[in-house]
Amino acid sequence: MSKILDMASKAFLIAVIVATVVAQTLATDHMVGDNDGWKLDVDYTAWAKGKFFYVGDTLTFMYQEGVHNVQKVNGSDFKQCMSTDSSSKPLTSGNDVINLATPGKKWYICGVGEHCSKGMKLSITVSVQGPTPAPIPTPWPTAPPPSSSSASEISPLKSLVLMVAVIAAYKIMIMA
Ligand SMILES: *[C@@H]1O[C@H](CO)[C@@H](O)[C@H](O)[C@H]1NC(C)=O
Ligand SMILES: [Cu+2]
Repeated sequence: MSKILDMASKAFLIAVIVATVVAQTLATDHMVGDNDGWKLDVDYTAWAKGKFFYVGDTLTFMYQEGVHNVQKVNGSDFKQCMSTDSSSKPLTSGNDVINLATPGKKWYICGVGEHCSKGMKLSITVSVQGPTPAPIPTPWPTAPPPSSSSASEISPLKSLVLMVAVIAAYKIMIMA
């Protein structure tokens, strides 16, 4: 009886550890604009296109401090290119990291001058599932998905860390 409980709680603990490690290992940091960073004359709609954003990922906005900022807004303010929410303060460090903690649509603009209407605006959709686009089971073979940019791929290091975690969890389990 207690042995069964023991095994159940051990299995649960292992599941929690693995899930945590997996989530941390697979979280992606998205450098907004890649090498261009956050500035004028970059098409952020094009940058976001084809990228997958997941809960636990981060967005990093890199720019020259004082020249731009990052303001999180809602959909209607995004369309108007202005923040009407006075309680929402812009980020101004020049190296602003935003944790994508919840799923849904997110909107960010630069609140300096006319920068937003000149294109410093980013709209993304954050999903809950893991970083690999959910493989939709199909009864027939499909073409491999087009390879996305390196930013959203799982690096060899990440897969190594993940593999070690799974092996460690397995060892703990067989030690029981
Ligand atoms: C967006 O935010 C502004 C300011 O907080 C608010 O007045 C407006 O109703 C919001 N719009 C939506 C669609 O939530
Ligand atoms: Cu700006």
